[in-house]
Amino acid sequence: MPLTLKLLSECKILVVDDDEMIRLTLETILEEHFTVLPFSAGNSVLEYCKENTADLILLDVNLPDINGLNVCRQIKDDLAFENVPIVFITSTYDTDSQNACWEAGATDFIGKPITASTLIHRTKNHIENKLRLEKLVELTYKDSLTGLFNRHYLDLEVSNVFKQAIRDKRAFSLLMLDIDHFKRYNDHYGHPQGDVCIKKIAEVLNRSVKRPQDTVVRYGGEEFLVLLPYTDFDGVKQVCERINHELASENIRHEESSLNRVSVSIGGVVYSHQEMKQFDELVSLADEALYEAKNAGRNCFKL
Ligand code: GH3
Ligand code: MG
Ligand code: MG
Ligand code: MG
Repeated sequence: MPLTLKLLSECKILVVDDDEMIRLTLETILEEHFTVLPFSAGNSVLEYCKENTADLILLDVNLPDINGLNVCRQIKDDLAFENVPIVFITSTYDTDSQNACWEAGATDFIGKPITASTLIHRTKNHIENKLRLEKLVELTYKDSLTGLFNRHYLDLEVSNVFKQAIRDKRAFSLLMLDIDHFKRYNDHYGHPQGDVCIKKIAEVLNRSVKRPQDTVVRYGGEEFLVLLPYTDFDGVKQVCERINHELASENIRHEESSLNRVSVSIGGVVYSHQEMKQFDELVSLADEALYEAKNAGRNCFKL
């Protein structure tokens, strides 16, 4: 069965080269088929990748600030870029240079001088493979009502994300959310409208997390987990405040709640790498914090 994939013209390629002529040549060849964003230095592309994703990165090895190999390593360290192909554009072909590219995490390299048709075909092949992989992940790991990640994803994949954070000696935070008085909501508005409400909450959660590696999971019927790798206490607090703010502006009517609108309670836990814990323990701690938030009167967060 063929998979319906995103249009290639909507796929974003980051072109990183300090040589303006090469950059313009690459842009001119590629922009007929894809969306192209040019960068002239390593730092600027690293900065961009902190807040954004891409479908492919074309990278020069010799850059004025950070070496391209180093840029590649840093990008590949980020889980959000695990499946993003990085293709080096290089004029040095000796064995050591080639090995250095592979070791840095390169998907491929294209030699200078560049042949337009090879550039387009290689790029297209890599992007299509990436899109197919993403589609299969989506079909396996996403909840059909909300489009959020499902429990299956949590069980199979999340421990890897968690272990990666431990290896990197970085913080890892987790939020557990539960809709307030949702039984009453279903009783008053009916189960189908309850489903609509769950979808709206999912949209609010997606809007409230900003980083590509943040993940929202539909954990149970009206319960959600938000995984925030590399996020410390202040970051978690900001996310909780954003969720409450976004949900308040969404203003979903709930006549059976004293607020007159739908709210959520949030329990959060900030893991710092010193204390080795299993992911399940983190979930239990978030669950306890959620219980506290419910007892504190709902529509609040406890960390
Ligand atoms: P509390 O504020 O203490 O959380 O009260 P509550 O009524 O929300 O209690 P609880 O969290 O236990 O409620 C879960 C309810 O959510 C029960 C069930 O009817 C409803 N629910 C669970 N999954 C779904 C779903 O997929 N669709 C709809 N419409 N309702 C669901
Ligand atoms: Mg260069
Ligand atoms: Mg519940
Ligand atoms: Mg509830």
